[in-house]
Amino acid sequence: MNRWIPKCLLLNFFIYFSVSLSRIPRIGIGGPVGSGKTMLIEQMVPILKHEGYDVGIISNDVVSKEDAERMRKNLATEKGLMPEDLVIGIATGGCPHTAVREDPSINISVVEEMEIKHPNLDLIIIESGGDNITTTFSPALADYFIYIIDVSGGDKYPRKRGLGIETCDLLVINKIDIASFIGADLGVMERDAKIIRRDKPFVFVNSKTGQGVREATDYVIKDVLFNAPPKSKIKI
Ligand SMILES: Nc1nc2c(ncn2[C@@H]2O[C@H](COP(=O)(O)OP(=O)(O)O)[C@@H](O)[C@H]2O)c(=O)[nH]1
Ligand SMILES: [Mg+2]
Repeated sequence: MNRWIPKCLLLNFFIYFSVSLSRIPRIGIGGPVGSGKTMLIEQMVPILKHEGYDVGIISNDVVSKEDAERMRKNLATEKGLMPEDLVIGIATGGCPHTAVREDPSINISVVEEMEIKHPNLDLIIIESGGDNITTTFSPALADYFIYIIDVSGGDKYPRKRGLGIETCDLLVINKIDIASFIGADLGVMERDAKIIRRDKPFVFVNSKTGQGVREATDYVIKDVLFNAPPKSKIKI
């Protein structure tokens, strides 16, 4: 019995240190301007936090840092879900593609700084600058890629394809609440998304109310965090 306790402690130490020293998983969220990237993050973070996961956010925008400031105020200052320094805005200046795909060095250095300052984070979410249907993330920057479109572009959107829609790990079709106003048929979008995405997942979401966000977050918990316990719950 006496020998068993130290072994158990040793094992816990090993799990704790190997988990905290490992690279923090990162997801990239990309999609056109106004599709709802920021609002999706604002809905996902409280769910992740409720499950015990600590999250950092990096938000890329071409010129302003408005979305980062909005998330800092909403998620950190008002809801207290994270320290304020865990929401960082990057003004990319030029083409937003460059900062998350061609040359993600600025994003990678911000991620690394975050990892050093907050090694116990469970997840880092990186919002891309608004861009078109060819947005993707460099695999050097993101381990998992969520592409988000909204129904206001019409129900032709999924079948128009584009790298983002086709290659992302999870496709989010947002603003389903306004589909009827603009005559977008969600059945058509579902049919086409199934054809284009084959067995890769997609979810219908209303980021304003949170409808469908739990399902989207569950994909992240399963496919990115592998249902692992939050680092804060691993006892040493
Ligand atoms: N009706 C409706 N509006 C939404 C939804 N998601 C986002 N919005 C609105 O769309 C606008 C753009 O959202 P935002 O998250 O800033 O988009 P981003 O540019 O992709 O980050 C905001 O005015 C949101 O309030 C939704 O599901 N339904
Ligand atoms: Mg945004």
